[in-house]
Amino acid sequence: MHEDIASLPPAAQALMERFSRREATVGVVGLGYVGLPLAVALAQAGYRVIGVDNSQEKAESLRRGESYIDDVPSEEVARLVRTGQLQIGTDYADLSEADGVSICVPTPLRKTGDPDLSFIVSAASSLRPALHREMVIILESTTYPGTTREMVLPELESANLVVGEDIFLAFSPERVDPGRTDWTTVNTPKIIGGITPACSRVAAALYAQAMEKVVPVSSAEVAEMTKLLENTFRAVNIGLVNEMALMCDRLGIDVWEVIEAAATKPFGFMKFTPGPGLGGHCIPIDPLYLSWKLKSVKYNARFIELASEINTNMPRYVVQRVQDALNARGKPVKGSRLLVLGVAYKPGVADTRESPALDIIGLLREKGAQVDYFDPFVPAVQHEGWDLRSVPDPLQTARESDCVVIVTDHKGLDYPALAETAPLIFDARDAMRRAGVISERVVRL
Ligand code: SAJ
Repeated sequence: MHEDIASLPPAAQALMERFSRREATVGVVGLGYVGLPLAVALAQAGYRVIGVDNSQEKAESLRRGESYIDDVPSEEVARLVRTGQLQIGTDYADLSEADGVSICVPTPLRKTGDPDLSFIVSAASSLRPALHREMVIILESTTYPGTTREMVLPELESANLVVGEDIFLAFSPERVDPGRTDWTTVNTPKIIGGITPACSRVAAALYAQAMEKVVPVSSAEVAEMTKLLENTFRAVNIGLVNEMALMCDRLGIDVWEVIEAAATKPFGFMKFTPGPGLGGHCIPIDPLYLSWKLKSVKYNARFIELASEINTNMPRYVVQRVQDALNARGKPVKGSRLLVLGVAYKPGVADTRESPALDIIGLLREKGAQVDYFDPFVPAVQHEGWDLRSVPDPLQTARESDCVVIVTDHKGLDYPALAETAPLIFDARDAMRRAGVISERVVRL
């Protein structure tokens, strides 16, 4: 045993030994797009895994060997459940057998725009009866710096366990990008930050058996902030390029050509593209956890606030541009028939959370347009009082429409055929040019 391990508390040494021999039981709380792939990866590494979710329906689906996460094949779930390597339930008490537990529950925003930590608090308090000596708890849910120490640590200490001696606690940000196959739970480097150095070591030992690269950092706060930097970086740069689109429009310059030209710079530049707004459950939300936290220490995170303001205004800007394009053809929005292409928040996914398409449809309806949509991944969508189904034949509907609005550019849509049938296309994604279509019927963001 390395001498430095010998300097760790006995409970840490015992756990690290069990993890290195993969003779350990690991729990995963929250079996969503983060927790289920994690549970499967841990089981594939040889751990016995206990998955706990508060949804009876999800638990029963998994016990039947049916996966509801596209990135996790049902056959693999069925195999792991059948061999007993993956046990699925809804009872936190099952986790009293676990040597480690990863918490992968949602961290949404409340209607007020404040962080909603209720899922983390509920998971931590539900876990309390199962806590025991020689155990490591790892929070994965994206949250503001300090959450692990302020919201989870007290639950562990209230069980009369000394964190860093008897029990260990760390934060490890999830980096799951649904639908991506090149970077997965196993090969994406995993940041680990413990409440104490021993906590970092124990948590790293657990994940090191299942993931290709584990990156320990000095504290839970560093790990929490790392994730927020990653996603704030995206939100701010998307906000910048969206503002570039607004500026180029004012100057009569083609922003897409400007970006393509800037992207020829082989260093010191990273390409982002303007769009109809910021969707998904990560990028629009994670930075607001950080700006909310900073307000509590009387600091105004101006880049985050400004990016959020620009990004959330993009749907309104798109509607204004559509209105201008129709007006230029002597058509009011009111009474026009419009087809929105793509309501998912990004190509290749079915997720409509925070999707700008929902705002665009709502705004166009408010202006009196008759709005349909087509999205091969999203058969129906309800939002703020309206309820639509994806049209069966987008080209036919395009032919009957006054304008088609490309909001999300899924692959596989026949953009050249669309240019032949739609009288007018507002393209918020530069999809037509990328499909090789040059047409005076196309107006770009
Ligand atoms: N978007 C733009 N312009 C861009 C890039 C994105 O308008 O240049 C829009 C997208 O259309 C979408 C939103 O921003 O509506 C977010 O897009 P995203 O590419 O960031 O995709 P997400 O939300 O799925 O982000 C996830 C994140 N993964 C995790 O949080 C673990 C993010 O950290 C990843 O970098 C991102 O996937 C990715 O790279 O795909």
